[in-house]
Amino acid sequence: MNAVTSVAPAKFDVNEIRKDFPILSRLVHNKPLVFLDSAASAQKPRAVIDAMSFAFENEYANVHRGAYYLSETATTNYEAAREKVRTFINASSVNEIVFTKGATDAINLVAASYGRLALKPGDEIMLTALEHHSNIVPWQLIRDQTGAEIKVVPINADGSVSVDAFARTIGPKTKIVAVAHVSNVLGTILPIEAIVEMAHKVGAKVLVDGCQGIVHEKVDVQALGCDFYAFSGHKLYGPNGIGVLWARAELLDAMPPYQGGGEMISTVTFKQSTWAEAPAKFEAGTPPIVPALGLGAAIDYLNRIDRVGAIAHEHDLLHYAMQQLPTVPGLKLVGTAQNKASVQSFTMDGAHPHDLATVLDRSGVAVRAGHHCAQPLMEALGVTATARASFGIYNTRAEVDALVAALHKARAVLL
Ligand code: C6P
Repeated sequence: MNAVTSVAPAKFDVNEIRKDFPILSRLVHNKPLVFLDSAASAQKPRAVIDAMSFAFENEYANVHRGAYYLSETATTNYEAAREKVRTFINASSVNEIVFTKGATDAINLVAASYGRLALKPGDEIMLTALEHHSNIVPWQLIRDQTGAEIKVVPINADGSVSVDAFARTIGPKTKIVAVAHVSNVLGTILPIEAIVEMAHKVGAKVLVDGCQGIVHEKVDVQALGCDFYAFSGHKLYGPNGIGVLWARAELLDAMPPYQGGGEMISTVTFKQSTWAEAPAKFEAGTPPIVPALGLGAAIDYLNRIDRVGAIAHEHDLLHYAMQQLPTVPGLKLVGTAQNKASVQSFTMDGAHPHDLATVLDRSGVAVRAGHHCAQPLMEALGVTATARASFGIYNTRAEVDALVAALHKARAVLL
């Protein structure tokens, strides 16, 4: 009998990791690409690209619909991807994993379905000042339909959100607390467990927008204790067009469908329709089949590497960047909370972030500039825009140096 051996992943080595991402070896404007915009969308490893090509070339058909080989294979693969997501976030059942188009779609689903079920006039939805528009606007839509109100927890000057500020805002009228796990602008990691504890004490449910959190933290939804966790595949080194809503089974069971269409029903007559069980109840129409397989491949990839080492590497890059960036005259870091993931916003006196990003691009350095879909946060910070460098598992200290060198050049051009 063969002994069962579990292979521990090789120790994290960024140079090995970089070889897995084909795009990183290309030139941009004749310069080596320095990709520092993974918070917007991460690059894809060869394993994801190959898994998706293989599916299109060999195993493509619609899912849950055909009694023939290819459809059964595609269905098995699609459901296997769901199981990969379940283990990745430690959900207790695959029935708690709803595939969506992305995090935005997942949050809209919860706001429209759970929000309509749970909210009445005078009830409160609690958000924080650093939320992405995707975790603001869906709640405004449901607020306007139900007569509920939105309360906003302020942030501190360093971009942190204190538990005390939550305690001051939460109350018996709070029914839903919707918060980012990690801010896409400031990198702040929010104290989710403490927030959940406070929310549950007053009977409120907690939705965590895990778009950035899933990338930079090891997520265990049962340990976090929240009720909903939403994320997109494309920031997690998977494709776009696929996202995940995790929700407690009893909530999904109680929630009405979000959209109607094929596959979400049990029976349909012109008089009345009945619904399938979750997660099918929330997956109306042909789902993003190959993107789901791509997400599964991204999770396989992350499971194969030393993830703890990868997260430590990202922290190292963040701290190095936080030391090096202020050496550029006039540069101000935006977001300096103690507990941070590898996302760093900054401004430069006298230079608009858009101009900065355009000039950096000429050096092959890709950063994002603008309001980052967080206009209320920009207002709270007293700025109209920032530039933002966000680091993924494939970035290096040498790339931080390249960013700093390009910023010095940009100063010379712009000021
Ligand atoms: N933030 C950024 O550059 P979608 O578009 O559905 O995949 O993700 C929306 C979203 C929701 N919440 C947070 C915290 C996010 O960061 C994002 C996407 C990108 O910061 C694009 S605006």
